[in-house]
Amino acid sequence: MAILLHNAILATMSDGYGLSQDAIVIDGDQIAWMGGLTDLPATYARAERHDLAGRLVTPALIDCHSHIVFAGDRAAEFEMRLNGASYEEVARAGGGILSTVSATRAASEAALLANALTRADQMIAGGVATLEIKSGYGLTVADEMKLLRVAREVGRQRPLSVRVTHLAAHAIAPEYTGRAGAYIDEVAIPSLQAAQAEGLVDAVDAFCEGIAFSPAQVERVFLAAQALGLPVKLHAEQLSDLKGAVLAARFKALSADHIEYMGVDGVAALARSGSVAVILPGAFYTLRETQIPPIAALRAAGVPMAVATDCNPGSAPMTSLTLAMNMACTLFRMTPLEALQGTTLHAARALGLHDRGQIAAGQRADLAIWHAQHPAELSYRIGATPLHTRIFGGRFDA
Ligand code: DI6
Ligand code: FE
Repeated sequence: MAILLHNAILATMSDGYGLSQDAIVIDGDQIAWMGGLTDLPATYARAERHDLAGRLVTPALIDCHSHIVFAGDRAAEFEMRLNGASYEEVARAGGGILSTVSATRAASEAALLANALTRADQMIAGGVATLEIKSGYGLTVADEMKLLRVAREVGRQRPLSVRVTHLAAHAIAPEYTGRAGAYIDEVAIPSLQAAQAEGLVDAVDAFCEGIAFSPAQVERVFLAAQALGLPVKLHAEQLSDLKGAVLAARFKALSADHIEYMGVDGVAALARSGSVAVILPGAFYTLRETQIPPIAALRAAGVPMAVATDCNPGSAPMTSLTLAMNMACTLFRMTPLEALQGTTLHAARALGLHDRGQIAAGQRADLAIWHAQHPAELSYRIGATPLHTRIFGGRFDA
């Protein structure tokens, strides 16, 4: 039976917030109709009615950048950094990503899944219905496959659309210290090919940075992705400007992510390629970074900006996407409208999805009903979980 939602404030996200007081009819897993209650088509007269008591409804949130499959934690490194060590110094001393790699390799697939599900549940409770999950803490062919399988399984076990991203080019495995090129040839590319053969990959990412891979090495991963027909994205300009965004744009990347140190050339390249700029204020906050991403230039160039958690054990131990929205506003002076576009409309584009991110007839019925009346409240509160109810694919959460 169809479902009718009425007496709600809708932020449709078409043309700004697209605020309206219309009713919505959900039929199956799609939004079937939207309009004034008095114009309800006769076919939906008997739909199951839900009075939302004036609450705000938005598209369910989309977290387009996360690394939730890992074992262990990095609290000790947090302390080291508070005592003055930088993220790069910790990484070069064999800590950082590589310490999570050891813990992750040692963990069973079942344990990794249990951990990832806990994080996914927190995201669901925060209003997220689509989540991107990356590999990148295995760094052998077998371990990367293990992480990708776990990521896929999260989407089978929960009411959540999961997009899986291959990120074997996240760090140089300890067995390949000083031999990043060999790691690309022997692990990053073969693991991509093997994972793609098993349907475990939706997109391909890499970390382009002094402590990770050079643009030339990333380009080889991108060429392998292109040969497999897979879209790419990139961790670019997080700690320095290696021109990763320009490279990503050349490959028509879905997105360039982090981009604190991106220059005007990167902004122009993203504007030309139509790639999304993914803003990750949680990592900026955790690393006590001071270089702010070029928000004003991106805005002026019309580059769509998404906002994501980057949930990971090192630089962003956070699962709250509304907290990331708050940080995007407070730390980067994004507007609450931009923050919400960044977790709905533009986040969908960053994943190459066009069937979600707005409230409109024909879109997937993924909705978030909030304890709020105005969308700016979602960015304004700090660390709150303002979700009232979530609807995933036309079904209310139990
Ligand atoms: N940049 C990040 O912020 C995450 N990955 C990356 O390339 C951090 C990953 C970690 O520190 O575990
Ligand atoms: Fe990341």
